[in-house]
Amino acid sequence: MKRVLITGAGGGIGCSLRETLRGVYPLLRLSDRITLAPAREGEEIDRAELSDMVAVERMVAGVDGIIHLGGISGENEWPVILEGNIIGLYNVFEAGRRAGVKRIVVATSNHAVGFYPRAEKIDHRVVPRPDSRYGVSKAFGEALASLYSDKHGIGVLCTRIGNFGTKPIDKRRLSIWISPRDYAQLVRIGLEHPDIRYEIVYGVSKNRRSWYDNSNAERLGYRPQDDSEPYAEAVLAAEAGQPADPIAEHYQGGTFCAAEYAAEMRRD
Ligand code: 15L
Repeated sequence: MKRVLITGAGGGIGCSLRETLRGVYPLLRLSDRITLAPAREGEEIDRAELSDMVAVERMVAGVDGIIHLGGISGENEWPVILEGNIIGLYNVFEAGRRAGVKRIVVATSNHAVGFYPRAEKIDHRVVPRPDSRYGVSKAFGEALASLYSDKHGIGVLCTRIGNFGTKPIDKRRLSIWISPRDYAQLVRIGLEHPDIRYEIVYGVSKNRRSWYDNSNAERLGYRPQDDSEPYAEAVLAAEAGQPADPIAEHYQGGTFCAAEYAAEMRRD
């Protein structure tokens, strides 16, 4: 990997990876629709709307690998999701294929499988159970990635990210948190591991309260350094006494499941 592109480089994960991966690859091309801090040595800045194929073709030209973080990072109206996460993701893969890109690391999400109950431990083989239009777009991303791997030979690591941050912010996030250094480790596996064709892994630290069997990531060499447990006491104390929505509490996706919920019979 000589030239690596980060889409959505202005977001929280993008800004963090910009620092961690600085100097790891000879060139980092940083792209977003928003203005980014000026390029430093070993960096290039690109401004692109993911829904604009011409701009995306320019964005991917000459890169060996892509870390695709761009798009909409939460629930939204369908037209917004469609443009950012369906059309945008398709454009990145299709432009990447035409440009001969070898590897793509995709930021998918726990919300692609958010309707699994918290009582169930799930691995990378479960069928998607999206909890939102956003979650559906992430499941679409995993499916499109599978197609481009099988048909066009692009190596893809789908990272189903839990919640990225310097520390877990609530009870649900104690189970799905990932620290910046653990995510950087996973991204590097996605770009550098010689055997990756198509893999789904969970983007989570080694949380004692995890809802995931992340053995597929471990098989690829992932050795997370962080655990949410030291934060648990403070997080739980801060939440004590707050009313809990029964649907949000029951399912892994939390409030993403509870929003707009109208089913009369619960599917466990
Ligand atoms: C996600 O997929 C979102 O991108 C992020 O903003 C959080 O909402 C996270 O999931 C979460 O579930 O905490």
